[in-house]
Amino acid sequence: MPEMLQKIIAYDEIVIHRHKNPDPDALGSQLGLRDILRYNFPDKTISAVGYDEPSLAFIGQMDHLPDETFKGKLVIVTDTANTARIDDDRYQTGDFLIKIDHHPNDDPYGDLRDVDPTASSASEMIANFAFEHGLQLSDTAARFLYAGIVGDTGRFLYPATTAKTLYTAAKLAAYHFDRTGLMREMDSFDIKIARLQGYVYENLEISSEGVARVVISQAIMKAYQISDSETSAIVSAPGKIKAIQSWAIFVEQADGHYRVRMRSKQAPINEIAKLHAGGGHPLASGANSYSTEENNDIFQQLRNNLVSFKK
Ligand SMILES: [Mn+2]
Repeated sequence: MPEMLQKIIAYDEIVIHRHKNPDPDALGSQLGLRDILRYNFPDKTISAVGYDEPSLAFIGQMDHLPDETFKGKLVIVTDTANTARIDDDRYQTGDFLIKIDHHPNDDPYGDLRDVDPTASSASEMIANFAFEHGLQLSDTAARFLYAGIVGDTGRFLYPATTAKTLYTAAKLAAYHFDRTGLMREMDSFDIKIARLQGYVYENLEISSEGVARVVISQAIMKAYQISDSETSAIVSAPGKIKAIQSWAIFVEQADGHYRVRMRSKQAPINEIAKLHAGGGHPLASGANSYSTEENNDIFQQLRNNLVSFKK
């Protein structure tokens, strides 16, 4: 029996965390694991903690634990590359810490880790953990995990989508939940997001190599009534354009620095993100820039990167 399952069996109380600013994979892996454990170990107390992101309320809700510490509890963190990104600092107060993630293992935190950067999503990993160890899934758990896989693969578009991903998704699809309704929810956005997308398409600067950039200033966010976290809804939009290979969206923060969301179709860009206080997946990274000069540097580095990749 794997050590992770031994630990799960050994503890009566388990708390599951995921990263701040959750996306469907963060919630799907966290709530999917919560449901699987509740279903298979009905005598245990299993909780999921963190901020309830209103725009993803259709996926599911957190539990709210008044406990000041998680002493005596097993803590599991899903889909979170580094400790600074873990939502709810009480993860530090548990008895034993497990990391389950699919990002590169640059911050190998925890007492026990299951890290697989070849998995499309943490949700795919949780689903296969259950399938491989004979744990039963409820229909709700299947729905959470399916949502997570769809979210992180861009509905099976990105190259992290493997045959195993599709096979896992197919097994989840055999459970009973409203798959079309869920997909429709995930594919819908507010009219203000549509208008911001219009702004992005109107204002994209595209280099001759196929690198695109756009700055979303505080003034634009105010004019479109968009919060910082809501800008995530337009990150994939430039990828629809044929001529664009890599792109960066610079979101100005209240303190004047820029949060940089970087994406690429083929050429890895995470090393560039690491040069600018960031990191992430090869084709989907985040960084921070502290001046317009640094914004220009990042744009130039993306251009050089694409030139050397094509050689
Ligand atoms: Mn993920």
